[in-house]
Amino acid sequence: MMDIIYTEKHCLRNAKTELHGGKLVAPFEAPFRAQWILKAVTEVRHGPVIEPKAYGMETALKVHDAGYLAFLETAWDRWAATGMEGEAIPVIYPVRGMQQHRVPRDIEGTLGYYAQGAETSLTDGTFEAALASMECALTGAESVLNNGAPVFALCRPPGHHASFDQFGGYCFINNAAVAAQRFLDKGATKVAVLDVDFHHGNGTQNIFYRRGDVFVASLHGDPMDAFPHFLGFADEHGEGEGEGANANYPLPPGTQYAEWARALDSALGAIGKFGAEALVVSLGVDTFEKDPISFFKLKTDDFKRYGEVIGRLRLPTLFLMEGGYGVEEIGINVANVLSGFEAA
Ligand code: SP5
Ligand code: ZN
Repeated sequence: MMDIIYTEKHCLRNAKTELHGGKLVAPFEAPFRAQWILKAVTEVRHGPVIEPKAYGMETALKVHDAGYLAFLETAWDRWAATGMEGEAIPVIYPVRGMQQHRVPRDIEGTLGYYAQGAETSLTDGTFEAALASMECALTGAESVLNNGAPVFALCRPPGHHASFDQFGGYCFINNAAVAAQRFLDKGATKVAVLDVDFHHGNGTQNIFYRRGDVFVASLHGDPMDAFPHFLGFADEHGEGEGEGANANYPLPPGTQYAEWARALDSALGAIGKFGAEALVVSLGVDTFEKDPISFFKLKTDDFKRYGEVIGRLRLPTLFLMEGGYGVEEIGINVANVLSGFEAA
């Protein structure tokens, strides 16, 4: 049994467009994902499904810029007020060598200032869904703190690409960062985030890069070949107080479980050495062989195997949903990670 934190409010994030391959397509990150995952984890796990509690922005404000959070809250209304007909897709960005640090007044400028890319459209309801997703993470963190038992927060939209002040990669509020911060605020002195999503957790890395209280480890497609492309290399170890508290494991196209599991062993070794008192797992199952936008080759049984490996750390653990797309097996793959963890 593992508590599952879930709310239907994720459906408020139901974008119609994603800029993909030069076309506006139906987004990969869509409500059916959470529904398929919920179905599988309730069937396999028989765990109680718990509604998240309401939280304010207090914890989020410790890991995100206040101006950024205010932007998320108001962006859709500002965009809609201009009379533009489509969803809000940024088209101009502060890029290398050609930027200052002013937040433009105009909504198109503001949007680009706070964006990483153009694949993630902002829509009516996105902020409310992101907030509910964060509340799932916080409710999960509180339960782990109170009971010590592991929890699965079925967060949607995902969070690990959201940086201190930029949305992108289908992410708006960094749920893992907010949860890790909550553990610290409630008495932990060292927390680890293990990111097993196919994509590098660039937002989580960005948020904690100069901090020594959160160790961030990420296994992912080599950014030379995979989104988000500009961060996630093996030589990024953290800076200042955070020096040594960041570890990246970029892996090549075609990576299968044996090779992936070796990287996991290294990551878990580093987390152990760091002395983490609690673990937040950014759980993306887009490492699956049939994932439509990724290039690892993990099979359904592999998810059970690695769940068990993570369980052997014996840390108070919060699982948070990140990516995993397109195929119904995302449900069983998530359920397998949780079953494996509990079998450890
Ligand atoms: C949370 C999460 O998993 N976010 C991922 C966002 C990735 N979005 C852009 C992917 C661009 C992929 N191009 C893939 C070409 C495949 N042939
Ligand atoms: Zn991903």
